[in-house]
Amino acid sequence: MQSWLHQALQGHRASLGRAITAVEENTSDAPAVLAAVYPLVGRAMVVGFTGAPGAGKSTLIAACIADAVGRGMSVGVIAVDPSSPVSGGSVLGDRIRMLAMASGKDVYVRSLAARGHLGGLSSASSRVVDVLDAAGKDVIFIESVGVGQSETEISQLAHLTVLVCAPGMGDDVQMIKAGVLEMADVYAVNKADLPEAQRVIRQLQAAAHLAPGAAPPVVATSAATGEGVAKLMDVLVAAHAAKKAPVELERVRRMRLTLQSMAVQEMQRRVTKMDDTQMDRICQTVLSGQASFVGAVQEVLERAQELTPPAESVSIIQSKPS
Ligand SMILES: Nc1nc2c(ncn2[C@@H]2O[C@H](COP(=O)(O)OP(=O)(O)OP(=O)(O)O)[C@@H](O)[C@H]2O)c(=O)[nH]1
Ligand SMILES: [Mg+2]
Repeated sequence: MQSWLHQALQGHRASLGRAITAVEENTSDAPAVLAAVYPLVGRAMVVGFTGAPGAGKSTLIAACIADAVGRGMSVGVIAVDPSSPVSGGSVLGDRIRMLAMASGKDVYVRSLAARGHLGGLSSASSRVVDVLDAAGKDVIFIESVGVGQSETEISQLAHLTVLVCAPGMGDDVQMIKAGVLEMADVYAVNKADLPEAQRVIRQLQAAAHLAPGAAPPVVATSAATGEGVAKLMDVLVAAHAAKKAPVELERVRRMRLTLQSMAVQEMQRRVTKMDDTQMDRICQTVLSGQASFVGAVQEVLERAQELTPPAESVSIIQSKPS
């Protein structure tokens, strides 16, 4: 193994950054990183934070970082930024980084752009989680931007999802997007230092009992005063211990997610590379009634299969030269 990669897996900051960039951007280092990472994953507790903008996700994560470090845990953080052409998209990560640094802790924080394309956000974030896990982080926090599909993606990626609510922002329980309440394992009512927090707590306690299965715990927190943060971490650590799979099974599950997303990306790349004439011919077979849609899809997959990645493309998948 190259020495920088060895160092990355020991948690050395600069090398870890290089390893993360490799899997995020699919550089020529990616195959070596992935090969080194998967035999080591499966130990970290992965926690996603979702909730309305301004609920205090970043501030609460920063408070949880301090608490986790106090417990002797090493911490990795992923802030998924909207890929805004205006901000350039590293706003959230910067905020957590500043807050984490203010607490004087050695914490690895990484911002990822939420690229809107298939396999973009979810596959890159899950590979980054895996690199942080392999590098020995005990806990990995992920902040979602709370738009579109990101809640679902976060809940697939994380062992536990915390829904962060706060009073006074028009995010009454009935305003929370359908499915988000059901998806969360823990409800955190943040800004508990504000008087209106009690009403949000009561609403969420009522909603928790409507959820199928066990009612998610409702924890009142104040990222500002630190109230309830240790309680939230206790709840997370206990819930993780209760649902944690053996490391070997977790390792296979995580590698499966990566293989699936890599295969989807590669297939998508090949399908978009297919020659228009060939595509048009397949379309004609459906239009003329010679083939069904299902049959045509099958043919597209078969033709795409025959395409190999061009030599100049940097592909995670090691391909035979055509
Ligand atoms: N009073 C009070 N204010 C808080 C608390 N936690 C966060 N805030 C404030 O709420 C505002 C939003 O906090 P953020 O942590 O940026 O919220 P966020 O959910 O990460 O916001 P986005 O990333 O934009 O979605 C900031 O001004 C915080 O200082 C708290 O516990 N009490
Ligand atoms: Mg934030």
